[in-house]
Amino acid sequence: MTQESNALDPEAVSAFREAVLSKLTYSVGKDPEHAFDHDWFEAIALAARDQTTDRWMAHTRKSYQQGKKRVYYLSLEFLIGRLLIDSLSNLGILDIAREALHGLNVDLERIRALEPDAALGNGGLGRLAACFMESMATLGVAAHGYGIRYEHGLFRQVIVDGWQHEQTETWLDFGNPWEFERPEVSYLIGFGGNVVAVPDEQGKPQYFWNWAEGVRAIAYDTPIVGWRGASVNTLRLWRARPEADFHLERFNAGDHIGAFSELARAESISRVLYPADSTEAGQELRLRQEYFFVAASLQDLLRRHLKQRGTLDNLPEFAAIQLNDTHPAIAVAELMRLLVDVHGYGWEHGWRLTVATLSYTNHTLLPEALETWPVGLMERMLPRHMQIIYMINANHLDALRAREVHDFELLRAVSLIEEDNGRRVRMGNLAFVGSHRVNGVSALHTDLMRKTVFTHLHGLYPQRITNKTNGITFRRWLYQSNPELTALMVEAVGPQLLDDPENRLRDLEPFAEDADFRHRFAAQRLHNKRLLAAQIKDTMGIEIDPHALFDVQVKRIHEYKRQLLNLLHTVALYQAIRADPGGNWVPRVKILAGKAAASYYQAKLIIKLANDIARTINDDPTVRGLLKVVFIPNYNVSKAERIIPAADLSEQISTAGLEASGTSNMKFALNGALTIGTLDGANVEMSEQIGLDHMFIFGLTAQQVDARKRAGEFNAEASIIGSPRLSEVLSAIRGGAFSADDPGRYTGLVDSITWHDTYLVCADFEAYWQAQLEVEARWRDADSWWRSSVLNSARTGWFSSDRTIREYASDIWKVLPPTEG
Ligand code: HBZ
Repeated sequence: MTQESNALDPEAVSAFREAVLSKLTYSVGKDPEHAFDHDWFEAIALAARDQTTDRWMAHTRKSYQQGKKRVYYLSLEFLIGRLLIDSLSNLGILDIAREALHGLNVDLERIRALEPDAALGNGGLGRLAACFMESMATLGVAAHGYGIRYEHGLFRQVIVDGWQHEQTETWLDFGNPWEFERPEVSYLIGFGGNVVAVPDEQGKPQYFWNWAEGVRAIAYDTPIVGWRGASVNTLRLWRARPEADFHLERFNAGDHIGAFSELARAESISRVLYPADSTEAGQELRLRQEYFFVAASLQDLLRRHLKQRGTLDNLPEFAAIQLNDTHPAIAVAELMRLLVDVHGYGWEHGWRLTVATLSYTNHTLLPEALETWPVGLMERMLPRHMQIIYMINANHLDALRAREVHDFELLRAVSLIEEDNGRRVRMGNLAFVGSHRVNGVSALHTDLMRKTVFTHLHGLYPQRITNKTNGITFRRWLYQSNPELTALMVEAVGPQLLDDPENRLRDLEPFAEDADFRHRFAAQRLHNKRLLAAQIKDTMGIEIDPHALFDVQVKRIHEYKRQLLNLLHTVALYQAIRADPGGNWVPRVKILAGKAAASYYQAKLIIKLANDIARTINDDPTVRGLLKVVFIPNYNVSKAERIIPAADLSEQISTAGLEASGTSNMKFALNGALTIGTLDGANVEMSEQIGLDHMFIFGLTAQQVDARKRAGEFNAEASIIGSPRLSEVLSAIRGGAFSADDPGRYTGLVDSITWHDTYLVCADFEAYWQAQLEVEARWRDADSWWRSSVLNSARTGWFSSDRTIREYASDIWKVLPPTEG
């Protein structure tokens, strides 16, 4: 894709070449003859970073001068992926760089593949934070992202004999050219100890926290550049270090290991990302991580604010702090502690400032994912915070009683302390009462938040919950990952598309009726499919036909996302083909990928099943390649950038009511894939934008799922008896047709969905099968398929994260004027 004017400015090309050579020589210390590809990567990244830095300084200066309100996005995860093409592309120098390197006999595509993914996140939540950072820089919202600089990001998934194994990811082995270490920006973070109350002159108690252990937080800054260099924001990640490197006296006394124990304990905080995406492990280290990054970030932003404004009285006017899920929810208590204990505010005043500054995004309704911490652990690790939480709770419940709310059950439900399973602090309730806005991430999810998890709190604070449907950055998920399709779109509707895809994508609609355009659209997809097929052949040795329908489900493996439903369909299709090998079948490749949390046995078993099914089907000569199944290992952002543009069909088949939003659904549609999905999360709004005629919607609605739940109807016998097809599929899997080496491997799995089908896999099977038949009918009618495909791309503009950020900015953060409507 050419984003610059067609003829490249030769001066810009030679200047970039010189910059890269200079970095190679003076920063990397290599001459071009002896440079490895990795040296070139570093030199190019440093040259790009210089250009970003120039703008960064200019923008930071300007935003200070303008006295702009700042947004602080607190997130335990930023799933950034690679940054090379992102930076070059947003700086508008991608083609210049390519040409400059060409002159040095260096191929940018080869270098691009060397960059390790910054996988500092588990999935959608972390990737959303990365898209938001890019959109904020594009829209000129002055923002800081705050998080942890994990030494090891999400584990590398390897598949051995069909089973997932986890290996450590070492993205920092060759250093990280994008970041600036800031040893001078460091804060001491306390843990443990006790609290003493000392009366002040008026006899009012003043609280002092004598913490027992101090850990230092050191800042590492990565500049994030917006589209066309619009502005540059900072992602500030904290690394944990001990107060002292090691204990010299212990070392000299011969305790060579013990002398370093504090170092190991402190550094463990930023050592590794917690790899669970939905179940809360409730581990002490996790709480240490949460408090560590929240405390460092709040100290940092208060220091900045005080330096600029001289007082914290106006904090909410100039700072908006967004909590990405409950992971940073301890910020409610920490901000109160800083305001009251450290800066001398009265409780009421401090509370007003806190609530007006904070807001909270919820990403899940799954009960097992809602964070709670044992009161005992809190008291031990954060004694002053526990006192503050008790105080907040007492005031919260008193205020309700003052409003004549006396219903015991209601008060119990809205309390910050859960009394049932040992006493625990409910972080969701803490975040809710400590924030002026609480948002869900799709219309359906927000509606369900009001009706389920937060129903009572919503009744008490009816203005607080608001919806902000997720979005994705089109720069990464279209321009960078699918440059040829972008070029085709630009050719059709003009280059304005690149600057205003939210509105200009719609201009593609008439081209859906243009046979020539449809052919080119399809040819472009075929090109991407060929690339993916070649990669699969190279890395996995599996041959797939690029002309087959690529049916793709890529996301974390979780029962509610129902990869199992997809696998049941795969087996049903397989059996149908075997029963009629000469039939007129639509050739199909089922592509799956995703990681399972290390401790999530059922999810790991699903991966094994996918691989067992893949092996059996791919090796069966009767199928003649009409159906192939591929489980691509180690799904990550870079793999997504390859896989999504090659998809014909996007699987978004979660049990309705359980996927908060989904964001890959948007990425697929933007690239022209048709969705087969339930009315869940943002699929609902996608169906409104794209039109039901251009998607394959099936299955129980959230309301119907809820009705079954209330009636306790989870027994799947009726569904199985009613569907001979399903019954045959389950018998085959249960009977060991895919696991001859261990015929009983899937007995438990099949039994569990038969007797207690929590995620309604069996209940939705027939509807899913029917929807898949419609997919095939549509695929056979190529004109109709590609018409829908073009319309999917054309009608996805609303799902730009620029739109999402504009809504946050105007409605929650008040840093932009109100949006319409
Ligand atoms: O957040 C996801 C939702 O499942 C998805 O529907 C939504 O689109 C996306 C963005 O809003 N949630 C996650 O990705 N959650 C996590 O990754 C997670 C990580 C650590 C946890 C809990 C959840 O402790």
